[in-house]
Amino acid sequence: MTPVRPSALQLRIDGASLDRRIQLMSHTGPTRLAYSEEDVRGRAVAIDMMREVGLRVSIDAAGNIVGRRPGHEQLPSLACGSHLDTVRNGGNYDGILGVMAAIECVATLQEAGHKTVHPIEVIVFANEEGQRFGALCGSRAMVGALGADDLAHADETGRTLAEAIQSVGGNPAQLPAAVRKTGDIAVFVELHIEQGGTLEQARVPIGIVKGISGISYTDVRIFGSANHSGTTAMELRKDALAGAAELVLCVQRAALDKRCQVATVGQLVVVPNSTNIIPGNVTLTIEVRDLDRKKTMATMKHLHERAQEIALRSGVQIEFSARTPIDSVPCSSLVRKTIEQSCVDLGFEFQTLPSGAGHDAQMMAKLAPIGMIFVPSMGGISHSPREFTSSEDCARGAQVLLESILRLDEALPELMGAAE
Ligand code: HGY
Ligand code: MN
Ligand code: MN
Repeated sequence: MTPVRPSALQLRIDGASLDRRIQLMSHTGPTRLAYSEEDVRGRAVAIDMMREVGLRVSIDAAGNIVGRRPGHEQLPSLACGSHLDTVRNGGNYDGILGVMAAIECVATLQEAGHKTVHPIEVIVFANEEGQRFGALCGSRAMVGALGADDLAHADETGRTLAEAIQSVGGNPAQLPAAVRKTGDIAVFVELHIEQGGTLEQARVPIGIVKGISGISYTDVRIFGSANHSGTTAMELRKDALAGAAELVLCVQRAALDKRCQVATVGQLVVVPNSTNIIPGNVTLTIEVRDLDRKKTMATMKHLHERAQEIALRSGVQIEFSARTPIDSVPCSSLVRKTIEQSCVDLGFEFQTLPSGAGHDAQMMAKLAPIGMIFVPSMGGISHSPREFTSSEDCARGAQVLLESILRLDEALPELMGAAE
């Protein structure tokens, strides 16, 4: 039985309601590190909202929150959602908008009494930001890319990822149960703030993402020798921080020379970190991003060679250890076309653009066709309390998400037949 699809104009997203949801979530604080008490509080607020709109809520073995709404038929689901965990001192929209808008879409369907053909899933992925334990933990688990060695990984407090997952209601001993089979999910669509300035500068309200950048990380340890800063002659020093400083500038230079999209050292620890002691050891992490995996690999190789030259020159030892990279992924042309058609029907201007930021969608691409909808970030600012997107832009993004879900619900079988 194929229900008559209501037109987008009949199913209007309630912008004020969406705004209230975002504000409510923001009260749990600007920092909700994954698996922290603040994160647990934020998750509880979202679970209440999901239940209020009739979603049947469960927490999978990896700690992902999954809200399900049955469809007329037992078919693969239309999945949407994002994450609620933040970076340290983060903003009120990164991830949060995608979750709140997905809940608001279900509320709109509920109020209209419209039941889709496909079941709908709203997913809140655990630990997208990876401020501890590495990024995209929940979505990696869902696609079978989180293993026992990840679970044993401990954070600076000594708590393992397995214990952290348990603390949010997951069951790490049953991690394989969190793995979704191909065919479980028909399509995954994520609404997210752009976290850059492209849409705002172009004065375009909707971005349709063409691909999500890959991210390569290398942990670097630099061994010098701590010594008295007053009595050690300059030519006798093995200054680990001076070596690190040279390497940080090489990282920046690599991106400025267009070897890759962007390259950053955002985390650096100096030991013993005292004014009157020549730094003995430094640990830092290099992060390189690009849509082209070959470029990120070549950049890391280039930086490794520079590091060896620095080591030789300054008498320190430098060790690189690469982490598992996150692959760049193209968004499905099927889903992009659907989002585009939704924008046309809704009369919203749009443009296509790449995502420099990583997202759970790039893991979900291993399971199903994905699409991402962006809305403008004021001043292109994100990962900061100054992160802001207007209520109108949030509502427009949610409206495009809803229209795309309805359109996919109606046309998916044919679309899948015609898919790439
Ligand atoms: O780092 C990122 O790109 C994302 O915000 N986790
Ligand atoms: Mn983020
Ligand atoms: Mn995010």
